Amino acid sequence: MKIKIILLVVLTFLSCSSDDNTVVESQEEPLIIELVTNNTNVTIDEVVTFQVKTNKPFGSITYSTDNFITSKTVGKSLGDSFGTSLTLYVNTANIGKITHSIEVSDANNPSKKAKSSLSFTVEKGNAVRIKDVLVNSFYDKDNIWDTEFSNTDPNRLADVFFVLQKPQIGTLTGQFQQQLWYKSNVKENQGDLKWDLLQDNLYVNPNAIIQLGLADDDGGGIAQDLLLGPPYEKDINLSQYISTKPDNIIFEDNSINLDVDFGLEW
Ligand SMILES: [Ca+2]
Ligand SMILES: [Ca+2]
Repeated sequence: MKIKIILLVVLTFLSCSSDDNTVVESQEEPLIIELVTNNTNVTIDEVVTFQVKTNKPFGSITYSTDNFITSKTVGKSLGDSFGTSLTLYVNTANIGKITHSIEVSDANNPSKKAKSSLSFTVEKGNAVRIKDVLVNSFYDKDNIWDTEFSNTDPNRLADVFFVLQKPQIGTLTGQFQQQLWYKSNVKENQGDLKWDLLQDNLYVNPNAIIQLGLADDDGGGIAQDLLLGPPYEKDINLSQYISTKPDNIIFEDNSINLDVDFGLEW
C-alpha cells in the first residue's frame, strides 16, 4: 500500500511537471534584443555609447567587432542577470566603419539567445594624423644588438620596429586605458629607420598621451627593448602642439640617445 502511494505521488509530480513545461514552452515569448544609440556618425576617440535592451533579463552577453570571428563573453552566475538594459562603449580609435555584433542569452533559459548588430562611422573630427616616423638615433645604434654575429657583420645591427599605444575605451568598463594601436614592420639591420604611415590612417585626439615603444626583433616573438626600460614605452604629449600645429615634432630622450621625428597632419 505504502509503495503504491509513493508511486502515485511520483507519477502525479512527473505529470504536473511535464504539463507545466509544455505550458511554459508554448506561452514563452522569444527573447528580443534591440541596440539603441543617439549617434552613429562619430569622430576619432570620441566617447560613444549604445544601449543593449531586451524584453527579458539577460544573463550573458557576447560582443564582437568582426562578426563573431573573435568575441568576448561576460556572464552572470545562475539566478543573476544584467537586467534588461546595459550600456556599452564604442572603441573609436580607428577611422572607418565599426560594426558591433551583440548576442545575449535569456537569464532564465540560457539556451535561448538573441543577436543584433549596430554600425558606426568614425570620422577624423579634430584628430591629428601621424603621417610618418623617422628614428634618427637610439641607444647603441650602429653597434651590436645581435651578439651572435661578429663586430663587422651587418647582421649585428638591431632589427628595429616600433609600437604606438593610445588610450582606448573598454567596451564594458567605459574606462580609457593605454592599448596597442599600431605595430610597425621590422627594418632589418636598421634599414632606413623610416616608416611611411599614410596608408595606416593613424588619427588620434591630440589631447591624448600616446606611447612609443621601440625594439630589436630577435625572431620567434622575442624582442629586445631599445628604450632600456622599464618602462618600455615613452609618453608623448601631443597637446603641447595643438596651438602651433607643426608638420613635424622631434621626440628626444638624451639619456638613451633617443631621437625620433614624427610627421603630422592637423
Ligand atoms: Ca638582438
Ligand atoms: Ca640584426
